[in-house]
Amino acid sequence: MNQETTHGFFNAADYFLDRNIREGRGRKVAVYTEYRNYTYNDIQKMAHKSANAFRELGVMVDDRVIILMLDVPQFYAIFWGAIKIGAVPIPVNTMLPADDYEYYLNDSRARVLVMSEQMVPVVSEIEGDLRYIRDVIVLSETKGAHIPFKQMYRHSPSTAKTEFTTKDDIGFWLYSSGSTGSPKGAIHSHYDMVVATEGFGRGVLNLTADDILFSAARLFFAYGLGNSCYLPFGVGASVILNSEPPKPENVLRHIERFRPTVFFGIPTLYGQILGYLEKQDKQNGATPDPGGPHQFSSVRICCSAGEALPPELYHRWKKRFNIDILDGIGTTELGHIFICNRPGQVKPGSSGKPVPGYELKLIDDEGNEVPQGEIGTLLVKGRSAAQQYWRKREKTRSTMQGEWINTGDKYYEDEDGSFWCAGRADDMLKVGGIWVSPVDVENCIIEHPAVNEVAVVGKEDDKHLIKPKAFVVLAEGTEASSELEQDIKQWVLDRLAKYKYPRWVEFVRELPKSATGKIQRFKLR
Ligand code: 3UK
Repeated sequence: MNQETTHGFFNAADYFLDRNIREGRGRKVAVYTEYRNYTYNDIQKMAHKSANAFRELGVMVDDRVIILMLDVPQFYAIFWGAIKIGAVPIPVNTMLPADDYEYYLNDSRARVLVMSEQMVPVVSEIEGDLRYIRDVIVLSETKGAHIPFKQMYRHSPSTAKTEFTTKDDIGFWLYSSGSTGSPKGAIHSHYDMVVATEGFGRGVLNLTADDILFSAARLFFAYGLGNSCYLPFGVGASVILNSEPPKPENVLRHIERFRPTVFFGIPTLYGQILGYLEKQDKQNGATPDPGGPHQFSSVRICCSAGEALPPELYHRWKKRFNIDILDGIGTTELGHIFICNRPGQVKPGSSGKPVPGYELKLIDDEGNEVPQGEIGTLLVKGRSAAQQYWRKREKTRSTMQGEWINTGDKYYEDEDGSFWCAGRADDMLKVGGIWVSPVDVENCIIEHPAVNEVAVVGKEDDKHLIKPKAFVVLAEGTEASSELEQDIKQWVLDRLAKYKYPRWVEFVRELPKSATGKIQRFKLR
């Protein structure tokens, strides 16, 4: 057994946060927001106060802390503060309905919930059903049943002892959803963040302490957590935080004000930004000049992930700004991006080449590697991979095969070693970079009184991006109408996370089924 891994001290909060101060960056700005800037000293002080406050509450090594927070600087205090004492932060999507939170909180058996004030109404709906949460901390000044963040702070000392942890200690979890079953908690180690920072951050993006990073993907996503948390902290750079939903207007406002050098987006947003600027041009009768001054002139690299970037978007962006968008694929299980295009060598439409630190394998249904050019299932090997899924033995065994992680993605490799995405092995859709399970949406629509049968598939919108479409067989005696179509959309909007609603509803007489009666979604696609 490797002595260093088992016994050597390694704590990610020490490495990613405290090391910056030891190396003399204490007075450097770590975080820019529209309200104020935070130096590394400021963030360290906040994190140490949270660490002490957690200890005060009786939070122990390996205890879970669920984070339901907007992208605000206090996120770092909670995330690094928990890790510092060996506790395990679990950032969760803040856009979900109450039932989902009941699942996350009970499944993880988190002891503490830390949330932004905006989350209080939705969480109150389920508070009675939370079996394991003992303390709820709310980021607000108003007093109530919860411990307000400010109060927890005031009494805590601003230096904290670091728990003795090792590289393989559990550092954080992120939940990942699949086509069937409940979301799975992917358990990551402290050191996984170092592997991603070295391989992707330094190896692909050449990040240095001079960079200013800005991510439109929020901190609770694996992509955003890397972009806005451990990548900038890992190289001693600065990060811009935007607590509002990433719409073109406020994203551009932040870019123009803080002048980032690296920008992280998802395909939908690149399309929205272009659309927004093109509309402005039309109103002003202006023609863009890529040689002239523009909003993205400080940016040396743009990244895209979450779903494939359509080549058309890449070209429109390149034409307007003369900046490459590097498309790269990452997963929650691998932590961050493991295949990516390289600056100056982009192959539009491809995911690029393996990131340093990762090995790839494309296999057929028998588990044999496919010849170059043929489509196979993508397996990835790399030291940032999650150890296992929490309490999901079968899913762990089928996804985490020894050193290899099965991504469930279909890929092929071309003659110069670039990898091309060819769809999924299951029916899962990526909508705006976030998983949508067709089964989830179908289960909601089927409850509608007018619906007899339903199947949901992905359909490309006018920007070549995938959105859910529902095929509906109506109940006996119900007439198809545009009002009913609207009503079904609203039905889903009222019950599930917004991005899941079907953008189209098509009424059909019957659905294609296999001999065993299983709906054949691939035929509808
Ligand atoms: C799909 C892509 C084509 C693919 C993520 C960057 O998206 C991330 O993680 P998730 O666990 O989803 C993983 C799945 O999403 N996918 C992601 N990126 C691409 N497909 N081209 C892409 N560029 O199906 C993959 O299996 O939500 C993205 C960094 C960290 C991440 N976790």
